[in-house]
Amino acid sequence: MRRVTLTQFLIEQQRAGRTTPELRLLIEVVARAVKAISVNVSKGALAGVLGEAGTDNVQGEAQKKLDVIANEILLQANEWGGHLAAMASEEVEEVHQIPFDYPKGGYLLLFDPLDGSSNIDVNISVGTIFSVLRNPARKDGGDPTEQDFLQPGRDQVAAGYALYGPSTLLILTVGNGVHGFTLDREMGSFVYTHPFMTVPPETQEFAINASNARFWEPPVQRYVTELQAGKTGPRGKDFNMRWVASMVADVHRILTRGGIFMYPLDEKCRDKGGKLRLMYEANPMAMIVEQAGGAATTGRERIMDVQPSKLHQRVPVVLGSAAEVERVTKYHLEG
Ligand code: AHM
Ligand code: MG
Repeated sequence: MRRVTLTQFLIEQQRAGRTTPELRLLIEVVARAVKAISVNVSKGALAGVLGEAGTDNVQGEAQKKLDVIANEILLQANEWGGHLAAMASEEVEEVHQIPFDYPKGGYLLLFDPLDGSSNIDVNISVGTIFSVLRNPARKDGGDPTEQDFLQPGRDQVAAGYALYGPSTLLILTVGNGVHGFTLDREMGSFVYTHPFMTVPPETQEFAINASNARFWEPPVQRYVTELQAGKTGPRGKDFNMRWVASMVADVHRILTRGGIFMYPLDEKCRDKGGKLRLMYEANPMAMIVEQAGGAATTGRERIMDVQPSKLHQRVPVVLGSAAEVERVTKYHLEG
């Protein structure tokens, strides 16, 4: 069987007019950074990378050593190639400008360098999430500002995630379906293993942090209660529950065998607008899930239609199998 690598896949996408050479370079550079992060994640205690970094990020959350390492790897890898106008990271307060001695390109890259960081020290899967936007041409030719990043998710030109699990995977969309690649560690290359991934429409599985149940809004209470009622309840079938606490792992399970993932608005996170970040988590995952035939809303509106008002904005997230997401959204809108 012919093995298709990520490089070959991207060249073919480019020939078909679905990516530009610059976007291809961008994705290849992100993939190279992902390999470096994967090496660090897998060495764990052997490389002394576990535990706290001793610093807080912009969100006021304690950073793990691997959060800091993954962020540095992505920033450094993407600075010099000439494909980016600027970057934004969940771990950095301000827009990260390209150093002046490097050429600049037409894209903006946003990322959550290491998602699910509470799982690092317990050796459970973590991931990297990224989103690509076009840099709106500025009349004054100046450096991109935060304002230039505040584009709704529907304007993303590419999105993806890496999952550092039993194998390292890179899942990618450039707006033509969702495609998955597995890292061949011996060869050092990503091999095309999951063409046109889809979210199965039917599901018997849901993902939510049930310890927050008493803080949920009534539509979420109603939906989850109905699922828990199983065969004898209004849904007429039993549902299973999974919660990895790494969004990447939970979303990947949904892309593999269906399901619904929710981090809804609740009384604990109401002041912040939600738990998950719009630009680094919700938008890229929404693009991937929609491209795979699923749906993604805040409970009230399509995630990719939310007009961002700040870089580190948070939103409620409901995503996965389309019929389930529609039901949750309907309950919110009725409510
Ligand atoms: P992080 O980016 O700081 O790691 O936070 C995001 C993570 C998601 O991966 C996951 O779905 C969620 O936070 C888990 O939150 P909780 O610990 O409240 O269940
Ligand atoms: Mg995260």
